[in-house]
Amino acid sequence: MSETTSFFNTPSPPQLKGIWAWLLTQDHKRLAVMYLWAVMFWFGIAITIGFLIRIELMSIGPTIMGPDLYNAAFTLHGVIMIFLFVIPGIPAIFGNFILPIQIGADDVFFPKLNLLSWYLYMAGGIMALVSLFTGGGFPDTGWTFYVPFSISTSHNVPLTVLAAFTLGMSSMLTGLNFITTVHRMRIKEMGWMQIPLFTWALYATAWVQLLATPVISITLLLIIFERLFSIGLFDPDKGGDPLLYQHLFWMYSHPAVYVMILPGMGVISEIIPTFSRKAIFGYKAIVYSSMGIAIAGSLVWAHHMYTSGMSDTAIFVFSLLTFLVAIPTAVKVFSWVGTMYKASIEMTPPLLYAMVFIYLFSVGGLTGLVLGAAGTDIHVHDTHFVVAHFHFTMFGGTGFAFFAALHYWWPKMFGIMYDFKRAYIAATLATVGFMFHYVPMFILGMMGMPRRYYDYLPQFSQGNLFAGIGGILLFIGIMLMLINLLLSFRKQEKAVANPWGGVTLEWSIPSPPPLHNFVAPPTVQDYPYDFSNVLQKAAAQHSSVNTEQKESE
Ligand SMILES: [Cu+2]
Repeated sequence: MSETTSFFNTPSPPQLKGIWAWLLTQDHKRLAVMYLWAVMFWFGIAITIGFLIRIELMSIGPTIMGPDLYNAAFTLHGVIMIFLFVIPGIPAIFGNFILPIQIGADDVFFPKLNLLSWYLYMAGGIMALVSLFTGGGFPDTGWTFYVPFSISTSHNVPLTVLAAFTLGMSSMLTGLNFITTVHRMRIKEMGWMQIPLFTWALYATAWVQLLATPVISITLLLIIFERLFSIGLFDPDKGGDPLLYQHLFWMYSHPAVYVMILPGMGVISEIIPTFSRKAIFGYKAIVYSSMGIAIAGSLVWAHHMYTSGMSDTAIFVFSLLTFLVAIPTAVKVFSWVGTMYKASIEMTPPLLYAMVFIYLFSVGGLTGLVLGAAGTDIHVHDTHFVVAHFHFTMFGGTGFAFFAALHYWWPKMFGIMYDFKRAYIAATLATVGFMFHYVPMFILGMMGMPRRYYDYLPQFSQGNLFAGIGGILLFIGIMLMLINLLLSFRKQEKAVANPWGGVTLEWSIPSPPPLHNFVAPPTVQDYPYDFSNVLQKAAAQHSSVNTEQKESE
């Protein structure tokens, strides 16, 4: 039975033709590619808005937009980045493509539900887009939709909130699919302690997606009810409390930061051993730390509310819990660095992005401790210090892990290689730009520059100028990275099945994989990152080259 291939080199069942081979596909690989283009579209929009915000803030007073547009712009940047890029990015694209293959399966457990998740993702995106041009225009509340302003503002909060609600549904169904797939589709030879770490990270993430997302879904619906029926849930005059909203919002949104970062950490746990040609250090510790983060991460939400008037006891408890979460996170960073210690490292673009991730995310994590401590947090709460912190964790972390995943699995997904030299230049530009962009913001925040303000005092000018220059470099670096990857479609330099010498199952099948993934039954290694075979093969190859050379001399 012949399989049809298409422009993006992903096979589809012969009975589906043309556009229907995409819109009705139930193949996890095709869905991954459909998510890739949709997510990159939103990323392109959100990073451009971020760039324009930075240009506006580069000098004092109005530059390219007025205060109303500025409020809508940072809200739009936040909503799109979080709900349409950072949360779905790695799980929906690389999780969909790679997870089933890593456990030896030919698809996820619920292929139809997987297709539905994609349509919910698209519907959520379109709703967000439509809310830009209808009902008073895009919300100006910030991505947190804090009450009472999100109830009183004339901007189009209901449609945007509904968009976030729909995207939450898509995220929950993807989580449900991944949990069931890992339990039911894994080949029987693969025990729990033989599952690759990317799949483990997605499994831990899926539990948070499934258990925490309903909280935000209900909370967002409450905003719509309040706007329609003004019940008074958040109105003190009617016995309500606006702080209730903040507790509900962060009960999801802090665990959500682990939905955002855990998949990225899983990517790094794949890349570091591959290019260190060495078994990952502390496999079990990394597995338990993923689950530990998923559990402990749901107990710290009120560290976003130290200045809300909560009791000292509550502040003490949430601060202590916040420090506890730092431990499993540090275990991962320690294990990645431990893996590279005395390893035979081969530099490649995916490894460069992975190393930049480790550095940027560590800065993000350490400044998280500054915010977790009530004494310092009360000083820098709602300033640009906070903006710098979460961009180091979410952009430096998840964003750069996304870039690492893109460069690591691109040959597998499309069967083509990209230009390394341009990839290195883009990664370097993006990293230098990133540092110039966000480091000044830590200082501006310590100096007291509040976030979300349209304008600022003269003493903040220099810092914002530097941040602006960094923003331009960062933007150019990322655009060059995307262009370089797209150019690989034109060059069509074929990729082999295992261009990196990886040992997880996706590297044992052709690039791109055939429709049902495996041409022969997959074999499972006792230990998921055992490079002894690869090294033996490399050593054998090396010695045969040597003998050939000696003979030719
Ligand atoms: Cu938090």
